[in-house]
Amino acid sequence: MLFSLRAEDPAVRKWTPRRRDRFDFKHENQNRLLFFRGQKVGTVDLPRRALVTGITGQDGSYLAELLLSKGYQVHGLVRRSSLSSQSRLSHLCHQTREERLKLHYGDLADGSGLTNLVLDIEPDEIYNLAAQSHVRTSFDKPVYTVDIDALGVLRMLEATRQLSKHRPVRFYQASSSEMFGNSKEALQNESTPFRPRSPYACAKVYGFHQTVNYREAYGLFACNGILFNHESPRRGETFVTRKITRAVGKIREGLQKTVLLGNLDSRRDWGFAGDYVDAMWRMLQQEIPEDFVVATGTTHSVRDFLELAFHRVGLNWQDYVEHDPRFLRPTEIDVLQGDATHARQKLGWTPGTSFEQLAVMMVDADWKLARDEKFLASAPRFGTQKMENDF
Ligand code: NDP
Ligand code: GDR
Repeated sequence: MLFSLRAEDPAVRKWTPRRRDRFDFKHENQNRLLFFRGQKVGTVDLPRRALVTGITGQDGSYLAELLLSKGYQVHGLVRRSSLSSQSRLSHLCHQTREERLKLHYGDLADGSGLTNLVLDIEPDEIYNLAAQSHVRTSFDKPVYTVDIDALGVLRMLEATRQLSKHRPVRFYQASSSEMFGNSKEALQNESTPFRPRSPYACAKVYGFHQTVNYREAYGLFACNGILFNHESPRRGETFVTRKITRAVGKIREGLQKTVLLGNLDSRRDWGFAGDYVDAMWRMLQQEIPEDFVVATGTTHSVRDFLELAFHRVGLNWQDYVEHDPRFLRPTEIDVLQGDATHARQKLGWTPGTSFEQLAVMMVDADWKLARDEKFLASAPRFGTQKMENDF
């Protein structure tokens, strides 16, 4: 690992560290003190270390970029799978020196593995983004969703608490606007009551309360970001905005004829993921840990998004969209709209991308992707089988 040594003892100034020299670190506030043979010999200027669970996901990839740009050493938790899940990170893996970005196998289902990893890495900041994040899927996989999205948070909090006995550490929990459910309040903020309407939302409510509980019970620096929907060209392809922009690109290029959708009337507060990871980071830089709503403050329907997305490529959405009841949910949230006043006032955070800019950004990226796919379609390749329960 690269680090610079600020030696306080003149003898140490002449000392050139060798690989076999044994030295120990102790932490005092945010400083790392260097001890050699029991004597305090200096302060080590190591880069700050962050551990990001869910680093292979949409938010994880943007957060990793942000933290690397701020000089952090970034450690990411990656689920073991037979094929690589690093497509959203591949540009970073190429650009970043190996000691700045380190990936570790791990799973939110494996508590002892998480604790060992956290104690081993000794991160200054932990961002818990990993989750089964699809609301519709949570109705079909409720127990698994609760295991990862609720108990997984508890496992991460326990691991963090173990580390906090030895050194300071800060924890971010990816909480969700889904927790508000069909709220009676037109705008939802930090004091709006939760009324969850899916297994996913129930699990997130549990994770939220445990995070608050660890803050209050153990004095852990732990924050919930209550983030409203945020999208990007890296959004998973079964979330509605990306499903639409992928279809727009393919329809425009003649690779697809129609798109099947569920409820077009639901309204969401949609922002850009790249803006939202900045709010996560800002939360962990505060003096006092708190929870924050992160949102644009505007709300639009799925229909509005269709209008903008198809218009961008000169098509009328009504000619291409078909209704499919498989994409409806047993319980739906009709409208969400966040009030991020607290984040604006305390964190100095404001969204930088409008709904219109977001739709254009996503359509342009997916139109290009469709053109590339069309070009490659002439080359021989192997297909994949569609999942029966992919919503
Ligand atoms: P994604 O679905 O894109 O990413 C989820 C990440 O979690 C992936 O890296 C995935 O790994 C990982 N993961 C899933 N299960 C496990 C597990 N058992 N162990 C370890 N890792 C696992 O989600 P987003 O990036 O969009 O969201 C990030 C977080 O923010 C999630 O917790 C989500 O619930 C929450 N959230 C998201 C919002 C949004 O609008 N995007 C809004 C509010 C909250 P793999 O690549 O292997 O699948
Ligand atoms: P959401 O996002 O459930 O809000 O959760 P999603 O994009 O899945 O749905 C948004 C709205 O669109 C409607 N819809 C469809 N949704 C999907 N996925 N597929 C369809 O075909 C379709 N047709 C209509 C839905 O009914 C819904 O009303 C996202 C996730 O990122 C969560 O992890 C996060 O916590 C919340 O946002 C905030």
